[in-house]
Amino acid sequence: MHHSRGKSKNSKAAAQPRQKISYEKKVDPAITEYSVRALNWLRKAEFLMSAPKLNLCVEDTGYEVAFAGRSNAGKSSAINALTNQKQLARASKKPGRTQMINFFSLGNPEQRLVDLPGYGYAAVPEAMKIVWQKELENYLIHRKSLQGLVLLMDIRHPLQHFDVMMLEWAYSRKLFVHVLLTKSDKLNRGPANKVLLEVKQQLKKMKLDFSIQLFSSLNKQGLEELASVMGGRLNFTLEQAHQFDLDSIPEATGDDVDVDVDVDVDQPEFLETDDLTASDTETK
Ligand SMILES: Nc1nc2c(ncn2[C@@H]2O[C@H](COP(=O)(O)OP(=O)(O)OP(=O)(O)O)[C@@H](O)[C@H]2O)c(=O)[nH]1
Ligand SMILES: [Mg+2]
Repeated sequence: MHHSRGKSKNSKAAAQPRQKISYEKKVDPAITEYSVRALNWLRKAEFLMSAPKLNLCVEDTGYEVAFAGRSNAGKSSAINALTNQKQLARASKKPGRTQMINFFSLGNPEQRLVDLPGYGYAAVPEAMKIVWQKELENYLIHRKSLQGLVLLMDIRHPLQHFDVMMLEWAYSRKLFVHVLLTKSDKLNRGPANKVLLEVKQQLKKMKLDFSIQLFSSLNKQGLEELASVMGGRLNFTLEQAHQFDLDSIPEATGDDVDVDVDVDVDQPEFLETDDLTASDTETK
């Protein structure tokens, strides 16, 4: 018995894998020299420290960009994808994982990334929520080195009440925001672009003219675009950029960063999950 070769060739073409970024073959106009060097720079990220409150944070000098958004939006995963490190930031399918202000240095303690705890996690006890909200607010209001926010929203649930509040607040304080529509791999390309356009229009309507892009930690969509924005906010100068490679770019394989099976937070049974233990919730 022989297999028919012609047929298997056809079915292979029909079941094409998701689009992958190829740095040699297809030149994407979003991939500039600067963004490639910025990506290589971001890979230098190292954990600096976690602080439960503002006065315990690292010294407030230099440049800092913080990742904010609802719990489970994908902040920690985005930091891991961006820095090409599996477990730099702690990601989890259980919302409420990140519970402190986590600092990462980028080769230099004066240029930092910050992973913030998510807002809107229903299963956190009310008293805890108030304490955390206060600390987050303190950080956002008083942190002088904070050059801007990357605000993450799950592409399936954009512009929730708290997101809009955050955006309005940032706008009123002239704080720079770059919006990521995360988990873009959950939608096909057409529908994802449609959401992008709609959210752009809604932001414009609300007079919140922030930059916005699609992003996926799973298939690495939007890494270069985000790397450029980060570089710009964190004073990653052209001079500094020239110390970083142009060629050793991570291949977009999708399996070098842990992104586990995602559960949609807005499913009610998920909100009953409670993985907060006494040691997790310590706030000294
Ligand atoms: N499919 C898919 N899943 C993702 C992506 N990014 C994150 N996830 C999943 O979403 C869940 C939450 O991700 P986290 O990165 O922990 O989210 P977070 O915003 O840091 O959450 P908190 O720390 O609770 O505020 C995890 O199960 C991730 O694996 C993505 O781009 N695509
Ligand atoms: Mg997190």
